[in-house]
Amino acid sequence: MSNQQSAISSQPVDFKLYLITDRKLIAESCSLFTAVEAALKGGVKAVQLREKDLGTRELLYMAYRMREITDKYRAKLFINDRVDIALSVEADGVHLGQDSIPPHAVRKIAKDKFMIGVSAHSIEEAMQAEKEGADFITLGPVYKTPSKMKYGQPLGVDINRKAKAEISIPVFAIGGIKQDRIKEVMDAGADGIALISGILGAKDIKEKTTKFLELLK
Ligand code: TZP
Repeated sequence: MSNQQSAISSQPVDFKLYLITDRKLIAESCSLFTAVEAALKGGVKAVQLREKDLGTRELLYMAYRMREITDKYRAKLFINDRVDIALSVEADGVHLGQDSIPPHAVRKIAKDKFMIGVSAHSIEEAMQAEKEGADFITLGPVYKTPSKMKYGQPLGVDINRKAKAEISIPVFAIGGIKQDRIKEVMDAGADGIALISGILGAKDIKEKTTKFLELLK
C-alpha cells in the first residue's frame, strides 16, 4: 500500500444521523452542551464538535465536556480538524476538511479504532478521501444552506447518485437537510445525513432528533 492509500478503521460506521455543532445557532438561554444533550436524549449516536473559531484551550475544554456527555449516551464523538484534541479527549475520531492533515497521515498516529470522516465538496474529493483511508464522507452542500456562501454552490441531489456509483464507504448528505428532504437524499443513495440547523435550530431539539431518526429507519 502506498503512503497515500490507507486502510479504514476497524470501527463500523453504525449511525445514519450525524449532528454537527455550531454554538452560534443556539439560543442564549441554552448552552451548546444542553442542546447537544437534548439531541442525545432524542437518540442521536454521532456528534461532531465543530467550533472552528475557538482557541485551543477553549476547544479542548469543550471537547472534554462533549466526551463526557456523549459517553453518557453511548454516542460517538468526532472533533473537527484537530487530531491532537481528538486523541487527547479520546474521541472516537476526527472529521477532516480539505485543508486538514490528510487521512493517510492521521492513520500513522492513531489506533486502528480511531475513525476518520472527511468533508468533500465534489466526487473527486470524495474519491480521494476514500483512497487515503477515510471511513466516511460528508458530501455537499446538497441544498442551499442558511450560510450558503461559506459552503459553496449547492451540488444538487444527483451528487448522491454519483457517489453511490463511485464510492464504497458511507456517504452522508450534508447542506440544507431538513425533514422533508430525507426521502429524496436517501432514495438518491445517501447512507445517512449530516446536519446542523435542522436539529440545533429546532425549538424542541429532542423531539426533532427523534423525528429525524424515525424518518431514517
Ligand atoms: N458542509 C457543507 S454544508 C455544511 C457543512 C458544514 C453546513 C450544513 O449546515 P446545515 O445547517 O445543516 O445546512
